[in-house]
Amino acid sequence: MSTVIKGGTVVTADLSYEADVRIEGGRIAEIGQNLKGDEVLDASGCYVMPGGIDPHTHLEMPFMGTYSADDFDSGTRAALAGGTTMVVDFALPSPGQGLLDALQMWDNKSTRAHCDYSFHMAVTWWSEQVFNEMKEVVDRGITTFKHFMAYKGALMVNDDELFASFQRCAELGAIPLVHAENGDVVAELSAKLLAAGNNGPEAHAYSRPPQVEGEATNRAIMIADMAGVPLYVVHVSCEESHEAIRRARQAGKRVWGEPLIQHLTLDESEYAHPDWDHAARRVMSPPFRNKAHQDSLWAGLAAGSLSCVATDHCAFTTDQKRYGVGDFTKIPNGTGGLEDRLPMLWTQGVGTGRLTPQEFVAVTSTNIAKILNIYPRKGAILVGADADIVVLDPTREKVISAKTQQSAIDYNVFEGMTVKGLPRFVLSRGKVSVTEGAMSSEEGHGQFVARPPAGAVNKALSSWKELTAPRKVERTGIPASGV
Ligand code: DUC
Ligand code: ZN
Ligand code: ZN
Ligand code: ZN
Repeated sequence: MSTVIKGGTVVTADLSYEADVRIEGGRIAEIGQNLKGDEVLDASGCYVMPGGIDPHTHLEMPFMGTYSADDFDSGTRAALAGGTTMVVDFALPSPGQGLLDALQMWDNKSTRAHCDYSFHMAVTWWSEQVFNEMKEVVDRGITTFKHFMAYKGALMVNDDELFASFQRCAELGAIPLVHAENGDVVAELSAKLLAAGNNGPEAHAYSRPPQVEGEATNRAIMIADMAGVPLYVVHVSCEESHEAIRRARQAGKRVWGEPLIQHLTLDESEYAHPDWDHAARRVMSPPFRNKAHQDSLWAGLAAGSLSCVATDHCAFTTDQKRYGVGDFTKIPNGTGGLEDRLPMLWTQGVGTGRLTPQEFVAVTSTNIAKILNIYPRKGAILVGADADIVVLDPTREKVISAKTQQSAIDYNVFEGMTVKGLPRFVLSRGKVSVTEGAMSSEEGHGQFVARPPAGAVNKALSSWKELTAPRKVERTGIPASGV
């Protein structure tokens, strides 16, 4: 059985050309003219692109006293509906829990996935057990380790733990990720705001100004440098953090930055909304910023100083958000976005001329496939690649509404926004999973994608080790010690 995607324009991160694509056994078998197949998908007027890869989701994650509301069923359905064909979720051990134990939990939940997936492993505490288990985790194809520099008293790790874990990543050829916010300062500012009676959702943003992100990003970059390891900074939301990443890259360091579609398209005025629910639904960390920060993020995507657009999809229902009535620090942090990432980025990026279609493919799929060392199996339209494909019709449009979304929550932070540029077809390893908004995906179809360590990519460029390698000086005169 073969499928041919016919009459479209193939768009990859570096090329754009007219061709048919033939698929067999879940992979791309042939790219060329006048191809024939048992099943034909009409792609005329459409772009045929690598399916999106969302490198940052939290599905069914225990967090802030509850569980994020989308699981691997609704979450990966949402992904596919919007043209995303792979997600990378975070296996999150609670402090004290072993990494392999947490991995087992994520293995169990992910059997419901409709599209392919992988995991990052979070390091939320440090011990000999964690040190040892990191090797086993890498052997199982999970070669990225996430560190929270915020959430003091819960998930946060301190600098000594960060340095130890980064050095272990270097030994294993793995890449550390950071949630870069200064958790000590956030805790102080939160306490002050609450003491002054500022307990509404708007105070969440005041408790996490751009400086807490800029400081932590700079610190993480320097600690990575001393460990001789590359660094991936998740949810870069502001110029302060982007500037640190730009500077590191200019100095020849392998440091990557990931903005979220939410920070690119929604701003801090959302927190000033008179309706408590409206504001609380948009509470996430880092918070939305002003337009100047948004411009910085868009510029970074165009210039290449920022590498991939993600969602940090961590959806909570309105009822869950209301845990924080009277105390903003108890509002579960997180927003959805899995279904809307590609259409929003196409509309506000390509549709406005800020990004070319090729750049769109690079930042939604190809760049992260390369960083995660799964290219060209993923992130490519090439013979032999997995047939994870989105056929995007630039003329199809809709108004985003919670009423028609796949996500299990009762609202959408992009509610009412018009998107133009929607999938006509979405294929997951050759399986047609979406046709003009109608779902035909299958629970359990998704497979775990093991990722080998990136090897050369992980040989840090830092010269710090050679420059500062301790050399003991042999002395001829040593004075008697002082009194
Ligand atoms: N930020 C969120 O908003 N939610 C989940 C975790 C995080 O860092
Ligand atoms: Zn985070
Ligand atoms: Zn987050
Ligand atoms: Zn996250």
